[in-house]
Amino acid sequence: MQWEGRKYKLISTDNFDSFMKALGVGLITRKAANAVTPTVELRKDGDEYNLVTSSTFKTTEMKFKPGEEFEEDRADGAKVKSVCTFEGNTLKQVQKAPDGLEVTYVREFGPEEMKAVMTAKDVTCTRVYKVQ
Ligand code: DKA
Repeated sequence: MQWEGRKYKLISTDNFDSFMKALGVGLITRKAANAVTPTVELRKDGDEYNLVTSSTFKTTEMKFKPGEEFEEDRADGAKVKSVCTFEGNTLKQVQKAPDGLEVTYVREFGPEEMKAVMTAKDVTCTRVYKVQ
C-alpha cells in the first residue's frame, strides 16, 4: 500500500450516530465519539500493519496481517474478530461482533484524503479524513 505512514484527520462525517446505534453503542459513548475529530494512520512493520486511530476520546490500534483473522478491541469496548485485505490502496475489513453482527469498513487511502465507508445492517456511514 502506497500511503502508509501518512496521518489523516477527520474533516467530514455522515451518519456516524446511526452507524454506532446499529452496532449497539450506548448514548454516552456515542456522544463522546461524535464530539471528537480522530486522526488515522496506517503503519507497516515487516509483514504486519497497524491502523492507529487517535482522539481525546480513545486511541485504538488494530494490528493485522492481510487475510488473517485477528481479535480486536473495538472503540466502544466490544471484543470483535476481523479480517483485513488490501485491493490496491483500499483496505477492506470485515468485522464480526460476538452477537453475530457483521460490519464492513472500506478505507480508500490517497495522497490527500482517506475515505472510510462503514456498513452495519442497512446503515452506511461515510467519513472523510484529510492528510495533515
Ligand atoms: C473512525 O475511524 C471511526 C471508527 C469506528 C469505530 C467503530 C465504532 C466505535 C464506537 C465508539 O473515525
